[in-house]
Amino acid sequence: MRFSFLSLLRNALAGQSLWTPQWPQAEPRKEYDVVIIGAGGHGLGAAYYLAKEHGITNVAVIDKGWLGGGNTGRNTTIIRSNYLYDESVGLYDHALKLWENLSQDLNYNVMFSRRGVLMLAHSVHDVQVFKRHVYANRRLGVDNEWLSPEEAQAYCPPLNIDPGARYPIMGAALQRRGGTARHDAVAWGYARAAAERGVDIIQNCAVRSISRDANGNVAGVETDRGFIAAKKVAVSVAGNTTPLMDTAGIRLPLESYPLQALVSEPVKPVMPCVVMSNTVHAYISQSDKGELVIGAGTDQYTSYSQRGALHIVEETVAAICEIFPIFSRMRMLRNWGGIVDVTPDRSPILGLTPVPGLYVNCGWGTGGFKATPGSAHVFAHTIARDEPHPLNAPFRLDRFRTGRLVDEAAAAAVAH
Ligand code: FAD
Ligand code: PYC
Repeated sequence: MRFSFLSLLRNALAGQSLWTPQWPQAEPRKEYDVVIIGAGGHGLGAAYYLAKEHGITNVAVIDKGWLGGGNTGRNTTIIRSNYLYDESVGLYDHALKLWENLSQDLNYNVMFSRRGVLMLAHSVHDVQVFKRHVYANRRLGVDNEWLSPEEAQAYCPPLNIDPGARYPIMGAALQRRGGTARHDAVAWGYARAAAERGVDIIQNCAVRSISRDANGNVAGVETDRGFIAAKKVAVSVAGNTTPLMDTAGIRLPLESYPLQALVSEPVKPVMPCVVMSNTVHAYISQSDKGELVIGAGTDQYTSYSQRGALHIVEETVAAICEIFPIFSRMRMLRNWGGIVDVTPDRSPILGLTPVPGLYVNCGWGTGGFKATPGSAHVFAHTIARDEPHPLNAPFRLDRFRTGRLVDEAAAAAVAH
């Protein structure tokens, strides 16, 4: 990693954070075994596992911007595996187990913090839904437990459990193994570890289209820096998937929405865990820098804009102040948005496509950060072996034709 005054100035002029580190910027080679489009956690992680576990190192990860500048660097970093269906629990708990050792594996501190994720119930319906999740998770040996309002407050002292509150708390589901990580460290850690194994990371290079040969197989990608040949192409571009896959002749059941978050001024440690409330469209934790990290639900219209409507964050902050009156005088520092792509069953699409040599990883909606290591790990397996790993087989594209959906609308835990 190199810092210089000029590189800082260049980043500032490009609208990037002054402190974005300068990673080795590779020039594209003539041909790759695998080109991965998208240098978010999922794409960089897949490159890392391709090199580490499958010995495939003639790989490029190409990004139109800077690595980690998409949703990986914009999210509120909540990590948990308390989904409803066995298929999802399998995939997300695989990820959670990898999170637990990721800093050691990458030799880069991703600051995974197992501080517990508390999901609040405000109605009889919420209580029934969350208890169903608790039973479903425990049946599979995955931790999740039901807390009374008093127990929830003992776990998270700033919580207001006054029964007369506008959003009364009737209990909460707690996953103690859940928590947070430092989002951009995840991108940087995977990038450095992949680059050390020979992977090229090519930033500021937008892919315009995916090319196919006369037999219909993948041939490479057209970029704004010319054509790059590849035997296999893997698409991992979060909210930008539809226009890119269209160029390969593949229509996907996706809609893209803005999702917003904001942080407060930094304060001393006050929030010991993560708290989520789907009913009021808000979630909150405290970063190691001391900022309260707060997220909202998606905007209600489709868009490719990395910002959203102001009234959405206003409503989120109002709800946070009801649940945590202690925060009502905090000042907010900044807000931003990302583009998330959402499938009809709120589960990802992860696997092969009808085009030989083309693979897709998308549809994580509001919740793909927690999946990063697990998704990247099984995606690498799929690319290397040309067949899904047992954990991502249920998330194949053709489930929208066969009807074998994995309906996680409630477990997504964020209003969408
Ligand atoms: P990204 O990190 O978005 O990477 C995709 C990359 O593709 C980008 O860098 C982009 O520049 C690049 N790209 C796009 N098009 C092209 C192109 N044509 N050519 C080249 N490059 C291209 N998930 C959770 O689990 N927990 C949370 O708490 C959480 N909170 C969130 C809060 C917000 C505000 C947002 C926006 C999302 C949140 N998510 C959360 C979702 C999570 O951030 C994403 O699902 C996850 O980070 C996606 O990672 P990725 O690597 O697939 O995509
Ligand atoms: O999926 O847990 C989640 C989440 C939290 C905030 C956004 N997504």
